[in-house]
Amino acid sequence: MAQAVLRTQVGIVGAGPAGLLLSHLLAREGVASVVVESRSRRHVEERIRAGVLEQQTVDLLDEAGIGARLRREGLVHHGIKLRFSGRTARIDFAALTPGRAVTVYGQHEVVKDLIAARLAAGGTIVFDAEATSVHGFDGDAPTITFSDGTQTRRIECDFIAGCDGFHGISRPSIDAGVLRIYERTYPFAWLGILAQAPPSSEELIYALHDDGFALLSMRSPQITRLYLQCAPDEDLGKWSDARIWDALHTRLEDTSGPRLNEGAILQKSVTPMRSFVAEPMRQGRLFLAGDAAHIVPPTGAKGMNLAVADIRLLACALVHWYASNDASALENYSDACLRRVWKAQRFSWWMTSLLHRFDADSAFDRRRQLAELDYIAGSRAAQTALAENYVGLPLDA
Ligand code: RFL
Ligand code: PHB
Repeated sequence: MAQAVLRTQVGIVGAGPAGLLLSHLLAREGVASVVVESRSRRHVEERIRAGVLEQQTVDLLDEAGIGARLRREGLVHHGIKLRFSGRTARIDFAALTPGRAVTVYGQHEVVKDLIAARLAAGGTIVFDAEATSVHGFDGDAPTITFSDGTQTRRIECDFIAGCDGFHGISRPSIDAGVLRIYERTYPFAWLGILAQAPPSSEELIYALHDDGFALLSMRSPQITRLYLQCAPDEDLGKWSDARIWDALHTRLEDTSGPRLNEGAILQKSVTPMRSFVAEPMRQGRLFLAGDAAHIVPPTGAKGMNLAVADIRLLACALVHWYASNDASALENYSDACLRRVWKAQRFSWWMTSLLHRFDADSAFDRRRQLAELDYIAGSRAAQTALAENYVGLPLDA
């Protein structure tokens, strides 16, 4: 087969939020990149995932010139609700943090905005192109080999950004012995649905119930996003629409609040829960960012925000290298990211532990969880700790 060679400054594997944002930020500073993505444009633009953007994620997208639709269509939330034992506690971000908020705007909408901006600026994103190997990153001439279905092609570049998510090829390409892995899996998963129904609450509701966790979120004033704790190997076939709605009513409603609005279920999926960190996030000229380096359970809504924070540092460090041939920021990249990653890991693990049913027989753990929720409901200090982590710790935290 013929082998065509593309030459660029930064070769990027993966067109998720991390890879696309990196390409966009680099282009604004005059640094060229090529993105290769194994899936189709349509697939990445329709993949339903994260929904909650921290304030500084929104600010970064705004500063980078891609915040117009997000500002128009995103739903700004000044608090969340915790539901337990028939009670509801509200965490008031506006009162507990210096005027911070989160914005509900689907990850796939961010991805659409980034793809549109890159293509309008003449950027190169090769869709339906699976990277099969990354090479040469211990020297100064790294390459990415990919297949576009008809031919094998090679990208020659100065740096490789591994933005190919948890199942990508970048992290496994790092030499054995370089990476240290820290991991925790959880004995449950989330069954998620997207429903054609107006959200029954203006704010997200995180619920702890004897049957397990549930979450009410949304994508727009017409579309509700809902999750239920389920078994890690849950068979979706056993969850009829009626069974899903029954479980959601039971776990999310209290006697005083409005009934959950039902509607056509547009999408159903099961998401496993995992905490994972690979250290360091770099070998030579290969840099890992986002889910390629770390995974958090979705309870704290941190995954995409962490990917954006990594990319902010990586883009600055690469731009600095091209401007001044100074590698100090690149040398510091992994340590700087990991300080914040571990704080988000702690918070995501804590929210997960607080709100899920771990062991059906452990009456002690259930009492402990309810006592902690009762403490949070009554303590401004506890609410502040939750609020400042949820809206997002400062980038240099
Ligand atoms: P992505 O989005 O997984 O993108 C990686 C891309 O790389 C491509 N790829 C390859 N391309 C070429 N060659 C190869 N060999 C390749 N291998 C893989 C893939 O096709 C893909 O397009 O990683 P990225 O960019 O690091 O972004 C991370 C986020 O997607 C992730 O952290 C969030 O979705 C996590 N997450 C949440 N994060 C939040 O900040 N707030 C939330 O509210 C939130 N909720 C969630 C979530 C994740 C969830 N799921 C489905 C895991 C809710 C759920 C249910
Ligand atoms: C979502 O809207 O998909 C969502 C919201 C909050 C989370 C996780 C996911 O903690």
